[in-house]
Amino acid sequence: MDDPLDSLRVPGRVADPDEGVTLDEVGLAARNHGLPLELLRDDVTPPGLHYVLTHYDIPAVDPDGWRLTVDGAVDRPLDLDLASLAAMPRHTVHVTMECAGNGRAALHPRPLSQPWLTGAVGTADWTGVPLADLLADVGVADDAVDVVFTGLDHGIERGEEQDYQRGLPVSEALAGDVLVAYEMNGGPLPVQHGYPVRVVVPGWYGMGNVKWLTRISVATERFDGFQNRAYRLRQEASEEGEPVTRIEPRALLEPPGFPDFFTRARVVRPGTVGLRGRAWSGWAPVERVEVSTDDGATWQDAEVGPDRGRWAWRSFTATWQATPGEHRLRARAHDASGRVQPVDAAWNRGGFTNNADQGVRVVVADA
Ligand SMILES: Nc1nc2c(c(=O)[nH]1)N[C@H]1C(S)=C(S)[C@@H](COP(=O)(O)O)O[C@H]1N2
Ligand SMILES: [Mo]
Repeated sequence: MDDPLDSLRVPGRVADPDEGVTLDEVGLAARNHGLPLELLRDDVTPPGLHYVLTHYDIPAVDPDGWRLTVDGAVDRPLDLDLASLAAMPRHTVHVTMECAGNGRAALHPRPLSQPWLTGAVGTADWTGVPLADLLADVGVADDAVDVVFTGLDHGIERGEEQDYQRGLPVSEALAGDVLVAYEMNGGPLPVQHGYPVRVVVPGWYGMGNVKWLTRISVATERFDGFQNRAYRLRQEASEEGEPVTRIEPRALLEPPGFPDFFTRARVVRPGTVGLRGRAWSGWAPVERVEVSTDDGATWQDAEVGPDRGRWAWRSFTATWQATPGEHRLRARAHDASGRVQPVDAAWNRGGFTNNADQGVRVVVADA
């Protein structure tokens, strides 16, 4: 008999040249919401407005029965409950998190998956136990290569049934700011963000920040699970590809004026308009942000605001003399590694790391 799961064993697909957004994409977009861009006004994103990306179902977790196993290539495996985790020294990190698929929906042709525009980002204060402390307690073997995180959520993806799992190189796992987090913005993790415990890997795209964490396993071989194979930059499905790791620089403008309900185009009054936004990069500190009010024909340097920590977005401001008519505003970030946002993003099959600036349509008109 044929395996009934064969109907789900279909490879990832790229949209036909004129193919509109599919109902499957709409379904994913309704489950996984982005940051309402006006919330770029806040340093810390309020609970419920941080973007969400969940591949499968949000699991129901009983906090009393929850355990975290730390095992694999370690000297002293651990089995922790919430109280013993909370009793360890705690640390808070201010982190801008972004989905690797942010910007995917603007690619041509469009890879079919969660169709993000630009809002797959948010900034939170995450509190928990430094992963380096936990790993020091268990004693990591000298020949360890990867640290593998397992979530309590379970699903099937391109025919492969799995618990959500990601491997992180040991050198990155030992970096000071990786957290086993149990608080977001001073309260327990909201259920959609991984209650009761998740991983936070500052500076990396979202996929490694495993939610509903139940196990940390140290491996002496490179972890080759689905999520590590899926998040790679490929032109062809058969290619090996480069792994997706750190966040590319991006600047986003807080949309000025007021919105048109359907198109989100902005309406602004003529005269002096203050522009504001946020910029971040997981590779190196943001050094410079440029703003264009003529769709990229000319650029002016924005004023970059205070540094609120290595892993968090920075504010920027600029001034615009708005004249009646239609305008397209743009912003682009430069970081200290020399990376700058491209005009056109390099295409890849997964639709990852598209940090091309998508612009803001503004109509300047009197009341
Ligand atoms: N267990 C688990 N962890 C997960 C995911 C998931 O589906 N399951 N999604 C990942 C992806 S792709 C992203 S972008 C971030 C999103 O985190 P957030 O929903 O808290 O913003 O979680 C990551 N961690
Ligand atoms: Mo993601």
